[in-house]
Amino acid sequence: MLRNTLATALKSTKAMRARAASSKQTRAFTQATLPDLPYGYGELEDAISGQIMEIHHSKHHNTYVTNFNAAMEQYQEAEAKNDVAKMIQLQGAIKFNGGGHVNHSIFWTNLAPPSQGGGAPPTGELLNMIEAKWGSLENFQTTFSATTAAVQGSGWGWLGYNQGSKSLEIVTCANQDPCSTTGTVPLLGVDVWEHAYYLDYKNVRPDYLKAIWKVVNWGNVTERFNAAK
Ligand code: MN3
Repeated sequence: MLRNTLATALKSTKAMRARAASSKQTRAFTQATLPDLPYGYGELEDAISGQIMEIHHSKHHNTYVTNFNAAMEQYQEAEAKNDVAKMIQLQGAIKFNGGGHVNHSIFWTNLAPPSQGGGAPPTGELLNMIEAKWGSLENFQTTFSATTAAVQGSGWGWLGYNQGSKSLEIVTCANQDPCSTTGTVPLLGVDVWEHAYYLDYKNVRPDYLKAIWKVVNWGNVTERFNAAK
């Protein structure tokens, strides 16, 4: 009787192990892909030239996607071999290239040509929260631009939503660190790497940050806010 029970238990343990092993084998990393822009390269020219948009999307963002996928492939190999040191070594490349992919994917949707609502101010709860915190939309924009202009070297400025305190925050990130590393959910990001503005604005980053509001897609920012709150 006892022997039978043990035999049954052993069998079911074996079956569980087999299932776990097969689910491990079938688990596969879905490669990141470069998303299409929801508008043409030349459609944001009120603020950003088509030349910048084309290089930024088809070269810069594409490189982050390629390098992120390569790093993840190596990570999977290291994980399969239980090579913890290698897994740790790869984390810098994953953070940089994965962050670059995540950030740009948000950035493109945060922008829109004026004919598709770019620059049209927010309304409703989001506007109310902005006004409650910064006094007015204009003052928020001035503060956001000044904070983001002050990023040292390459990085990003973000309007993030803090789900703990249920509040909006202006935060900045160095390099390609994603907004999530600040503990906030990204609503609106502005890339202030030189590749994002130099061809149009040379060294005058504040002019780029003044013009960008003409093409900010507040409809997309509001969708992100509604999903985060
Ligand atoms: Mn960029």
